[in-house]
Amino acid sequence: SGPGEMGRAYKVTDNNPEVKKQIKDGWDKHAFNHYVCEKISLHRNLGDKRDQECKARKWRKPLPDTSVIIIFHNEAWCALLRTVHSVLENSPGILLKEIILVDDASTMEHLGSKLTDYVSKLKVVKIIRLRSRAGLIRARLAGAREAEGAVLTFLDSHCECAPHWLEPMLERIAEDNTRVVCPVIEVIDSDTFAMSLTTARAVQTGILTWSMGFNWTPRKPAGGVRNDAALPSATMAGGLFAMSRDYFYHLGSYDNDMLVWGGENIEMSLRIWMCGGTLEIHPCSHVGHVFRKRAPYSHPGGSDVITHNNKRVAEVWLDEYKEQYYRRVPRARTIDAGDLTPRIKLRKALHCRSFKWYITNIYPDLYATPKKDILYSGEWHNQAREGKYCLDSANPDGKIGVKMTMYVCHGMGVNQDFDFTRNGEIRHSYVKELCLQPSGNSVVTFAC
Ligand code: UD2
Ligand code: MN
Repeated sequence: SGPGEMGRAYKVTDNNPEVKKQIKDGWDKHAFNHYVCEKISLHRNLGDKRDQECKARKWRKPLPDTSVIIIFHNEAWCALLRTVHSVLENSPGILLKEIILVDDASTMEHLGSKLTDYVSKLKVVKIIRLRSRAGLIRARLAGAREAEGAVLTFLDSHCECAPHWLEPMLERIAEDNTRVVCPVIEVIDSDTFAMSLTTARAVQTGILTWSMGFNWTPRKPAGGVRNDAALPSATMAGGLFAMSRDYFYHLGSYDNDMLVWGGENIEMSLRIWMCGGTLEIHPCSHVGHVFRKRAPYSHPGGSDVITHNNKRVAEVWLDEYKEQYYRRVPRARTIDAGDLTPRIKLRKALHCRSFKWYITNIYPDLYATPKKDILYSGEWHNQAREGKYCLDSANPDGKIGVKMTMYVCHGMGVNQDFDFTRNGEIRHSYVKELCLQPSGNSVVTFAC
């Protein structure tokens, strides 16, 4: 009956101004309700809520052991240590080689000697300290370098593993070490710390957009597949996955020239599929993650760094389709992507398939109008207004039924970028494939 037990929400009822202030400070510092995070036990029990088919399953024996790598930069004590304890308390000892915490140059006091002391009492947990901020990609590489387990399992520093989260992933890898397996990522509410419960039928898989963003889509196929069967996923969210250590290195680990945050998940997803592996989500494995609306930490280099990372993905992996990326993110054309030769070499050495193969076989819904069908593309100038105004879609979520507007032509593409096709369509596909049609006195978006 303790706060948040069984993954329940904890709602603050105390109206005391002192409590209110603590709550506000917590949000400012961590971008989640730190007051609630602290109220919940570091050992909270989530209960075994898996589907029947998963509960009935016996997992293959023996399974390979794993090193769990948890990277963090200025993480809250409650979030980090609950992650650690949930791993310790929900993993069979024989499978858990070690937990490696990688401190990416945190500056918060509680992450110093207090953490070292606490962790020294937990036998299988080690800490690696990075002297200067390395970013999450290089931090994971530093953790992997120290790892001794046969499988590397990565987690963010604000997760909670549910019972038997490990066995399904390790079994898939034991059968075939070119499988990279993600758990179902449950949502830990950033305000109440309630943890969601996704049944196998409701599991979503990963997709990508032309701007190199990650997104979720309902699982496919909807019927037929057993509830305890792993589902192929075109991309992964990035933070939570298990992968054979040998295969991790065989496949080129990570792109070491990606900085701070972003892009590495798409890069790895494309690399896995195009170079002979499979990426999947196992509906029997559940791990919670606190989704935050903003990053609580500084982003050295700002959004240019994310664009730098994404541009590396486009340049190395997208072949002739990279133009699709540049049309969505024109700013990327002038951003320095650094030296790409090592990654291009890697792709050659691994004899990877083309991006065309990937969008034909792995993610056919990623639509690009065939070149031969495009009559014109670019801006629509309004001649009645001296051609200075352009058709503009202020529609960041790619919704249907949104009215087009006129805006000063800016030459940047994005909202003002359209294709006129041989079929007579006016297509706009910044985030989703949309077509335009008249509606009363307006022009609105609809599904093509
Ligand atoms: C998602 C992923 C995250 C990563 C990211 C894209 C999930 C649930 N999360 O964003 O793992 O793939 O997309 O790059 O799939 N960190 C550092 N150093 C830094 C910045 C972050 O160590 O410079 C740590 C941070 O403390 C956390 C992890 O990296 O443990 C991921 O960062 P995040 O939680 O801010 O990313 P998230 O979940 O928004
Ligand atoms: Mn995270």
